[in-house]
Amino acid sequence: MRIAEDRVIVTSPRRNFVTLKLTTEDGTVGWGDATLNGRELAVASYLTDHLCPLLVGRDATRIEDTWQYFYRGAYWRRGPVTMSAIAAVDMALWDIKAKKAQMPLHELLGGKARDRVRVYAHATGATIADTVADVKRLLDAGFTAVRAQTDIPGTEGAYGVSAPGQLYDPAKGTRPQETTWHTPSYLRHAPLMFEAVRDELGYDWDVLHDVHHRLSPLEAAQLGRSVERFSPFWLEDPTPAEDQSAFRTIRAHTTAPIATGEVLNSIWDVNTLITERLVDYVRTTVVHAGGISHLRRIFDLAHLYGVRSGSHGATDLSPISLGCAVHLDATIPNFGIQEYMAHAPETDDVFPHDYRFEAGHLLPGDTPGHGVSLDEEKAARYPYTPAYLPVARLRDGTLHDW
Ligand code: GCO
Ligand code: MG
Repeated sequence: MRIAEDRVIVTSPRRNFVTLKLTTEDGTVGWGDATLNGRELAVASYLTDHLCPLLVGRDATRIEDTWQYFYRGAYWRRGPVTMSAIAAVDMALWDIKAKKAQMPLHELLGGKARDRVRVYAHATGATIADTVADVKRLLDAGFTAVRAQTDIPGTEGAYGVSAPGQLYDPAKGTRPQETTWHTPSYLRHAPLMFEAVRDELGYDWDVLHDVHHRLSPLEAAQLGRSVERFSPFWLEDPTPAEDQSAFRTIRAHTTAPIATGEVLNSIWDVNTLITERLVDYVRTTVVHAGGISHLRRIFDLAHLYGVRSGSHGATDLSPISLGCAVHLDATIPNFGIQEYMAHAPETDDVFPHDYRFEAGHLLPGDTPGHGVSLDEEKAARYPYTPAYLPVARLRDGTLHDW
């Protein structure tokens, strides 16, 4: 069964998404996500200019060989652009294979290892009291795990804080928004938020928190120590993820569980983190880490070392990624938790999908394939709009990690 047609679709139903559509000679369609927030067109070009010309005529059933052809066959490899492009091809080919087999993807991947996939939601607030109220709202809506973020006095544009009632959507404008960061204020304030959510809402739910790469290893260790007694489910990205040895310092000083990996793209990027047991959860995703084939390999390595999955699932990953993630999450032995920020209604309208939310969990659905597609007519109504993620500076103007 040969690949007959390819199409790369860039659409912006509230935010930008890059989608690959592959069609086989018998008319079977497979969909893949290639979205890389703020660098969308680089991946679209990688696909259109470099991968798609090699796809037409290839055997659609040979998923592993196609993966190796684009990864090992390329002298210049790894990195988010390459791995997102390969991921889109991989997702589309698994979609085609599962449709041909008339099986939902989870069945083709070995069948469900659990009935439902536990997810965590996002709570935000301009004040700690607002964050507590937002966590409560989410617990009332059925979530059992919530990421709590709050504005930090003395900084501007703290990570993860949205306007009341709005989805958190930091990518906007033709230039990155400038935010300010002040670590001492954060280290003082964040533990107060943990204390408040536990005091007000107890311990019968899991609290997560995203540091978003802002701390040094020692500062991260200090934060870990100061919040350990509130039983965090995890502290996410305490330090910039690419510095794998930094996690040795964090580990040596705190028992707070650590999650990282949303910006990492391959098994080699997480090798040290996993094999030295420096993290508890690995957050690599289907889209940014080479697709279902490669992410499964990462999770298998993690399983050997007792590290669990906790895939990134922000709204800049399209519903196609989320659909694939939920199928994979349902099948692996070492599933931890899945991030879930519901997409905007416009996004959901452009991407019809079979997964559904129920009582704090996602269910993958049972239609053949990964269960997500794109409505090309609707997509055409939302042209690409440039949007950058913010940057962060210290008070003296030094550029810091955002
Ligand atoms: C998360 C992430 C996101 C990222 C975003 C960048 O944990 O959900 O940190 O919010 O900032 O995906 O594109
Ligand atoms: Mg994060």
